[in-house]
Amino acid sequence: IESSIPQPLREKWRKFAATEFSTKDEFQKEVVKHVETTLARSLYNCDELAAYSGVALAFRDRLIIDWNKTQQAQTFVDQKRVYYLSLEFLMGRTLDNAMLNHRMKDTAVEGVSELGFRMEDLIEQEHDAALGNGGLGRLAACFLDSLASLNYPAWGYGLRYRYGIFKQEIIDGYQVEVPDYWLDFNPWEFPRHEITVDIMFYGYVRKSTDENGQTSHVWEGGEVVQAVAYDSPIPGFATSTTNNLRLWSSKPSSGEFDFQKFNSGDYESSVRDQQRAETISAVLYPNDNIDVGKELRLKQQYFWVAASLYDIVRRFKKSGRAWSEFSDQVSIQLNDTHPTLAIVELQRILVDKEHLEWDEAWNIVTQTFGYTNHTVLPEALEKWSVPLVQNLLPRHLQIIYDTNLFFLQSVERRFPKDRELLSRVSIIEESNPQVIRMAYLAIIGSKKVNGVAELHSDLIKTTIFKDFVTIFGPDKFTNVTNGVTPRRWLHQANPELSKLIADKLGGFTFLKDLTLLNGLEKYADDKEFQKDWMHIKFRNKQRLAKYIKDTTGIVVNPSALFDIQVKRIHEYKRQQMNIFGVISRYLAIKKMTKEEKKKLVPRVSIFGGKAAPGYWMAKTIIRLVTAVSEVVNNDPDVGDLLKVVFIEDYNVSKAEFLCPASDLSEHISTAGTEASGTSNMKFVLNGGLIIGTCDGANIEITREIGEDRIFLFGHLAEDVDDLRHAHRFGKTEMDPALRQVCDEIEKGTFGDPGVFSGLIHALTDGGDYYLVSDDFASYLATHKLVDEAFKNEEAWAHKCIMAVSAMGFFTSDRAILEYAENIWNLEPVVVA
Ligand code: GPK
Repeated sequence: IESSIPQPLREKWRKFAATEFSTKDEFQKEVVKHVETTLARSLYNCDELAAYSGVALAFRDRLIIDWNKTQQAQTFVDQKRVYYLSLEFLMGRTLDNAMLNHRMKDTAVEGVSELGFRMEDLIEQEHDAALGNGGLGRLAACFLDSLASLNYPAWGYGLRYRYGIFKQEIIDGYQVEVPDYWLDFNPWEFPRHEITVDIMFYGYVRKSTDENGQTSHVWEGGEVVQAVAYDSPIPGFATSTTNNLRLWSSKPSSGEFDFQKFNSGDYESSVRDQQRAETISAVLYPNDNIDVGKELRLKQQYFWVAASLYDIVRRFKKSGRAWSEFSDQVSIQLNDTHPTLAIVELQRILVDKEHLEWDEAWNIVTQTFGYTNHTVLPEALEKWSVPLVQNLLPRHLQIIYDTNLFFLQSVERRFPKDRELLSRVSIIEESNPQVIRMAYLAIIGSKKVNGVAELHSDLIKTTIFKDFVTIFGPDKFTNVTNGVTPRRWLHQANPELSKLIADKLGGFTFLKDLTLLNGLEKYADDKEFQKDWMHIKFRNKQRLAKYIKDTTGIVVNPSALFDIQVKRIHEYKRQQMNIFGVISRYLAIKKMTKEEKKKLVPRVSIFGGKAAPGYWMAKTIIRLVTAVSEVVNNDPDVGDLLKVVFIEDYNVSKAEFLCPASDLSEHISTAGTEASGTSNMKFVLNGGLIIGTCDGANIEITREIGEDRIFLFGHLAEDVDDLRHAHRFGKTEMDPALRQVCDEIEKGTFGDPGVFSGLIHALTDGGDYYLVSDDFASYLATHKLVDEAFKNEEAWAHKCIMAVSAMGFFTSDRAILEYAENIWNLEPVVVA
């Protein structure tokens, strides 16, 4: 309020308020102005990077104008806001998305061309914002797009890592990790040096009694680090709503710089203290679906959660409302358990700082939070060691203990004498050392808990969180099936297909109401339409073929069946089964007669994905793919019939050109292990078919598009326990085709077999935990069906068109609507 311009002087401000360019000329003027002034370059000195920067800055100005309007409108209406807390936001590039969301891309493409550049080249200059590992981080990014597109007042809160997910290089067939320093030039973020929060770690808890005899807890004596806000505008599609993504960066607190040390000549040690503070937000942990439990990671979590909550509470307090209204104004969604300390921190603020009674505070807390679970894999469920938390966050540990005590007391009252139940649901696991089960804390502190696809949401209720369903009743647990934004994953990634669809449906409204795609159904038999459709697919494959040739030297035939599996490398996702299948195909080709070869559908098997640096088995899978590709691609007996490609450094911008170029993509996790999957949705939306197990969202995709348009195979989730048991205690024979594959690897056909012994061992003495052998026969048989289906191009095109027409359900807009209505109770705010 103090910093606002007095009423009588505001006329001048309004007169000169910034305006958005709307014509090509105005756009070009902005670009040239930014190149000449903001960048201090000229027409004699403008390379593609400078041109990209000029265009980005021109669009950034537009975004900011809408962003300011949005923040003012949202503050004025004073409605509930939702805060999406995620340690990962896998945003990818921003420029193309900004141009398309503002419906200004065509203008900009023309404008840029008259200035001497091709827009495709400029777009390529941008560094991916890769602050995430995989599906979980990309989901957060799709959700931000939908929240803004649907005009919801929403903020994302995360960490501003100096290094995002590492860049992957393949050297001699092995993954090598290279740091991803991405902040050299990032026009999309705004440092808010004035928005800072001091965050404390370590220290001790002191009890103090005031003059009224009230005791309270004071946490003090710790080390203080400062959080600085960096904001990025998130534009919605075809709306003025532009929300904020606020990422926190760590630096030494101003009070913390030790002048004592500095003056006494211990300069180096004072610099070391500074660096320790900066380390907190330095690097994204590169682990997907695995909990590692490092102290620095816990520091990151608390740092981010405490800064975000301080910000949220500060905003709430400005409204002057009573605490009882907090959860009418604020919903906080926890993206996995990473931000679970927010529950504890809010309780601490309310009790220790605002002096509310415990129960009153706890009521507010449990009305505010929602928790999304993304995995049932036991190794991925976060557990923090009690001694670690005791040392780093002593007051939080007390609050966790009290929360647990009150919770267990209430359980004991309702289920007397069930000591087993009490120990099963305790937040504290009585191991050595004791650990805190973060998922349990998240459930107990939240209003709603959701899984991310129907099967997954059922599984969490019947397995890992079963006892909590008994305790809280089934209504606390719900499902919100994931979705993807059709703006990035169709319109931006596949402009030709988007245009073809728009021509048939009479415009681009389907991008905001994806169920309109069902209007394509009546063209599925139209030969002309099928031809146009398949021609676009062919051009997308040509573009990928060119990329493969340019980056790997491998020549692939764009008429071959492109079979793609791109996602994080993980045993449960079973890339090993895919490459074993490729080897099996290779062995079959080696035995074929000329006649048989003629009838075979040529294939290109494409792999991509990063392995966690410490995940040795995943790295071995990559090594096998590259080893097989060397042998197969150079075998004259094989020629065009089979090519194997590993795409280096799979990321969001690579996904954008891979998704439109697949005929077939693979989503083949062991049933019951992949919570949802989201690339399955992206590939189908781009007119590719999928081969997959009955897992995650594959099941709902099948229900929507029809069984004839998907290649399902393998055992069901309900069979998995028995099969694993049989491997461990019974006598099981390895599938004969898989046996042959293993023999071939062990013979040395793909180089030193010692390199791959871990993979073979996992199938044999290892008990085949992921059931590769059990599913292998049906996997191979289903690939044969794919080959047969692909031979009939018209029937194939028909399947693809019918599938796309039924994909409306999988927009992230639908997911966000479900969250807004069933979990957050959130209303949109229209920005004029
Ligand atoms: C789940 F637990 C995790 C994790 O640590 N990282 C991650 O990306 C994924 N996920 C699931 O594996 C996917 O099935 C799911 O679609 C995605 O989260 C989004 O919900």
